[in-house]
Amino acid sequence: MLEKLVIATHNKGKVVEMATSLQEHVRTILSADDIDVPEVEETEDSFAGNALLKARACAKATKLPSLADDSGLCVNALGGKPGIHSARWAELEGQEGRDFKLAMGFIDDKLGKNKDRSAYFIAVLALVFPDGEEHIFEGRIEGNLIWPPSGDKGFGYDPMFVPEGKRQTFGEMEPEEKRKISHRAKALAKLSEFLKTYA
Ligand code: ITT
Repeated sequence: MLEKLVIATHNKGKVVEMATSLQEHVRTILSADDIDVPEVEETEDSFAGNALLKARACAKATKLPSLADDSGLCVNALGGKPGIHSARWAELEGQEGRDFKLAMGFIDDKLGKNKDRSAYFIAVLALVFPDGEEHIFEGRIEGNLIWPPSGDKGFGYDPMFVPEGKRQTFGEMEPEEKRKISHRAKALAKLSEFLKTYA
């Protein structure tokens, strides 16, 4: 059991998914609503690199164990794009803030008539302690992209992603179901195993 953990993200969808599955392993979970979580420029070229940047900056600023998530949607026919630029794709075309309807349309346009609509979500979690101890946990889920998007229960690219073996998109699924099978769920399960052994 860990005494305190800061969830170092400004994405509320991530906070809910992460806090829900970690509550039995952490006594007090803090997020950007409770404590100043630094905004970090994501300058690395890998999910793990960017997750570490975010977690290290938070651990340094708060002096508390900090958990960051760097994640994205990788489309096979687009050579793995948008990948580490998944959030940024929603900021293109001069839009204010993030517009995932636009970003999803962008992906569908680029796929055109391509029959291969396979993609995967990946989440890399970085846990960084103020004394410098660092751990990485990764999860992936394969699936296919549909058009038009459907469902308003998730966030980001959820409405266009149907996980392999399922009929509904992540946007149509009940949050508990997504929390059982998603990329983030898989990474969180590995983190939970680690926290079980944490004295
Ligand atoms: P933080 O950096 O503050 O954590 P962010 O939203 O900028 O928040 P990322 O840099 O990791 O996070 O960008 C990943 C983007 O990929 C994110 O904005 C989502 O749109 C998308 N994404 C990641 N996980 C997702 C999920 O479970 N469902 C849908 N979209 C997801």
